[in-house]
Amino acid sequence: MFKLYYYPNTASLAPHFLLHHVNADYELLFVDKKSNVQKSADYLRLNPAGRIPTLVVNDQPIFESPAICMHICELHPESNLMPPIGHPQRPLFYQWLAFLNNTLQAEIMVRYYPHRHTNDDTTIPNLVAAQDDRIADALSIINDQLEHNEYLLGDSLTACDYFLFMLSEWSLIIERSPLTFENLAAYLKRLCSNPTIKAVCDMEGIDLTPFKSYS
Ligand SMILES: N[C@@H](CCC(=O)N[C@@H](CS)C(=O)NCC(=O)O)C(=O)O
Repeated sequence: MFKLYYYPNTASLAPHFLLHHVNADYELLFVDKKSNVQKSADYLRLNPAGRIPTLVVNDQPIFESPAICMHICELHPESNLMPPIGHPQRPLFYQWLAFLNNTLQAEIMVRYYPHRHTNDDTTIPNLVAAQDDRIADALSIINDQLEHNEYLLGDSLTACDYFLFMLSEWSLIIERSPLTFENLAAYLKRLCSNPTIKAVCDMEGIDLTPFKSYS
């Protein structure tokens, strides 16, 4: 039994996709981000970073969304959501998951929490504008990768695609959004037919209409 501490449409979304995809026995525990419950003493005992998500497996809490994703993949090798050790695509899986988390997600986080990155509020609009460019630069690299690939790693869906879908949803607010990149927009539209994406987005109240409207 997995317990996922989550809040809709946050970094818990990728692990939620994976738990659903592998048909895991899991429980969702709502962390009220609006009331800052992620900073409560009880939650900090599970996750000293005070961030969402946390996954508890066999009484062991794990934090950091990509680590949680890899752990779920390893516990469910039959799902083929991560290439096996020794497979030539295994390092590419690490590469793309790290790029998504350490580059794209890191830039998006500054965009969403700019006040944490300056001690002068008048600089916030500039910071946001700079971040929008940095996010678009990362999206452009992904768009190139998708030119001849159905999924991020090639022919097969992996956990990286679920992670990318999550970050794409968060990036819709920027002017050069994922939907302005041809290959990425077409890929996201295809992913909207994925039964896990449909079911989990429905559960979390995430509107898929913007992705579907790309033509
Ligand atoms: N690197 C972490 C980031 C997690 C994170 O920043 N989560 C956000 C929601 S998307 C959060 O908990 N924000 C509340 C806060 O920072 O207080 C991960 O990937 O799990």
